[in-house]
Amino acid sequence: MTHDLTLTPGTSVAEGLAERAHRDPHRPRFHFTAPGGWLNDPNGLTHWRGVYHLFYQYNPFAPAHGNIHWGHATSTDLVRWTDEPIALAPGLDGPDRDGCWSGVLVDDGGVPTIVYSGRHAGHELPCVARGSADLRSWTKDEANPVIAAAPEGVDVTAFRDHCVWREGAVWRQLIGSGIRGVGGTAFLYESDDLRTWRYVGPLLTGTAAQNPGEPDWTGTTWECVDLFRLGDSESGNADATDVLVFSAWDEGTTHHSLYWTGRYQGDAFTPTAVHRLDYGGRYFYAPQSTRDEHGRRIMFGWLQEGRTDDANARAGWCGVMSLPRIVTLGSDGGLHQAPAPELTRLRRDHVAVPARRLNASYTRLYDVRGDQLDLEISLRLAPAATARLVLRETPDGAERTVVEVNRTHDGAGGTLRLHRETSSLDPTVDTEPRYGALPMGPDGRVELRVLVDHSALEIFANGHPLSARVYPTRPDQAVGVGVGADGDVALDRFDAWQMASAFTAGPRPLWP
Ligand code: DQQ
Repeated sequence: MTHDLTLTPGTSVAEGLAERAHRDPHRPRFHFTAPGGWLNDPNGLTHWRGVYHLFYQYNPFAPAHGNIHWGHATSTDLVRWTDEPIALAPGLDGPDRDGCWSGVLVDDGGVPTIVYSGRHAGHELPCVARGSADLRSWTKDEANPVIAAAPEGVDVTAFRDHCVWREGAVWRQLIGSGIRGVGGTAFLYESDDLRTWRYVGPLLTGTAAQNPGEPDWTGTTWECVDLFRLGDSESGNADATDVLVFSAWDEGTTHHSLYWTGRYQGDAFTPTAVHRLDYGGRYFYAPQSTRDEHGRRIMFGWLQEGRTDDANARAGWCGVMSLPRIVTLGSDGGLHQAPAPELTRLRRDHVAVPARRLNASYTRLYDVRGDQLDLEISLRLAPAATARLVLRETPDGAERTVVEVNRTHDGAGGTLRLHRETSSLDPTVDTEPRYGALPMGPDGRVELRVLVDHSALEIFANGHPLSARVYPTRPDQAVGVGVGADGDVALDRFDAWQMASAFTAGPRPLWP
């Protein structure tokens, strides 16, 4: 490992990371981040006796993937988070000595129980740990791993990550995998006690040969599979839709997260369609969801970095957790996603921009500026019209990030696009544009919600999300906001708020 760990005199390596992380102008302030070091997937997401628990893949030693622990944070409102002691650390020996990879938390008759992937010698196997009543201390099972190998006779690309649920008298589990030469898959298992598992078979298998490189390519391995039912109170209702979320992976490349809609019945999932979960591609990866005590489906994903490994090493931290999202069924047969309403508690200094018709000229909104913003915008687009929202713009316009929505000539639909080409003058950061289909009704209405948090950007257009990262080289000056259009666009509403920081104190301890 060759990361630059230059330290402030008198500090330990750990403090050095947290201090640098705290000083970095690109570090989000109302998204959850690790205290320092590396963060990736959300894990063990649960609402337990009124408290939200967010565990996450965490390397407290360096801002790079390796030595993976389970970090832990709690919240009563999904807005402000308290760092808790690290939940799982790699063992000195045993099946997780090279890392405690992703997994879930279930309620085993009142005992919080983690099912995770222990990594050793380049492979992962399912492991179990029991928690104390406050979920602060964890004891790994002596008998780990609880499944000794991938299903016999199947040539697998990988075997990791877990989705576990109670079904009648038994536990069921999905493990993410891929069948070499065929495609990604989720293997189904069954157990009476979470320790002894019977292999049932593949729940569903994709076709890796189809559309390689396309934004809905299902990959050669499915990571972080997550199965849930949406519809009338997630009951057995016949109108309900089942959703199987997975992250498409291929030979070390994290492509994007996708989901199947369809029907889970018996030992199989009969798919209706595959959908993109977030138009940001790898910028919303490895999501996990839970049903909270209010009956809502809450989802978090990992917003990966778009700068170089060296830049991450210098920054002292790496990886952002998405804002909590409420996932419901959309009217178009797919998912509708929105930030949890609790986040509005961070709103300050409301500005209402008067409704107007947008025309070809670009208007800088001098009353709205910042790098911690929440914007709610209603637009109506005539056929063939385009509306633009400019963010993070420097006074000379040399750096600017542009959110664009347009409507097709026939008026039947449109596109949501994020132009990052001019978001940074730093040639080493990823500035590729991102885009996806934007369904809209006959009136051409687009409800846009945009959350800007330094380098983290989450956009929701008619319930379709696009997450990405931007790194202007003049972050303190890249605070301008503006609007523009081509064609006939009505701006019916533009409400803006500054967002307060959810983490206000100084550097957070790496080992709380
Ligand atoms: N990250 C974890 C794996 C998972 C991947 C390792 C997805 O368990 O497959 O940190 O980002």
